[in-house]
Amino acid sequence: MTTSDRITLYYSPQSRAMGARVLLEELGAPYDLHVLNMKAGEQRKAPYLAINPLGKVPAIRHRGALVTEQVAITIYLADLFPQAGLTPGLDDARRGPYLRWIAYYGSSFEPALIDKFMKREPAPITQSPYADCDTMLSTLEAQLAKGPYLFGDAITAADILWGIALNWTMMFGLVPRTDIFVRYAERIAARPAFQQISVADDEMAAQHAAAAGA
Ligand SMILES: N[C@@H](CCC(=O)N[C@@H](CS)C(=O)NCC(=O)O)C(=O)O
Repeated sequence: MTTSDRITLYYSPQSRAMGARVLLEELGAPYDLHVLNMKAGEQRKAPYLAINPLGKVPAIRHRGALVTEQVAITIYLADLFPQAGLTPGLDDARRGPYLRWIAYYGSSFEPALIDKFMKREPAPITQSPYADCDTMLSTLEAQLAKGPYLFGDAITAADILWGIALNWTMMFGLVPRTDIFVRYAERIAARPAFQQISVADDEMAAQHAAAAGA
């Protein structure tokens, strides 16, 4: 990987961008942060909207191309560093389930939890992208029950995405703190990359709050 191959991560602390940063650390990837102070609303100002019109993080730029969406970023980065062993190869029987569970995060889990957070009446079961929230969560829980990771003994990039998502969503009271969810989330949170980025995020978030309040 040459210098021009370095990855830029558009980032804000204590946000959905944390998963992308933890994954970059897990992969040993060379990256630079482009930090946005979301407390000061920088993600909604013209310079960043010109990069990602949705004003959302994470986004990454690599070899001149922009990738947004946690799901795409997770798959892209893990594939970029196959030697890190966090992605099942194309000929691996786990490849399909691996893609399934990463996509499930964006297509089923997020819409369900946003409805729950907003206290919105979900769409009828046949129209809802996630059937109903309880079924969506119990299906996830059954997969995690096989443990210790989504696909047994070997951790993949999908576990980084899910472990961090479950840590946040249990903290917000959106996902019940069942033994399976708690133990799984703790397993991911105990990893050095997660610990290191959590500490860095706390410091960065405090700096952002101070700057935004000034
Ligand atoms: N669909 C996006 C959603 C990302 C997202 O919601 N990011 C939040 C951070 S937690 C954000 O950037 N919010 C800032 C805003 O909308 O102003 C993904 O999965 O990557």
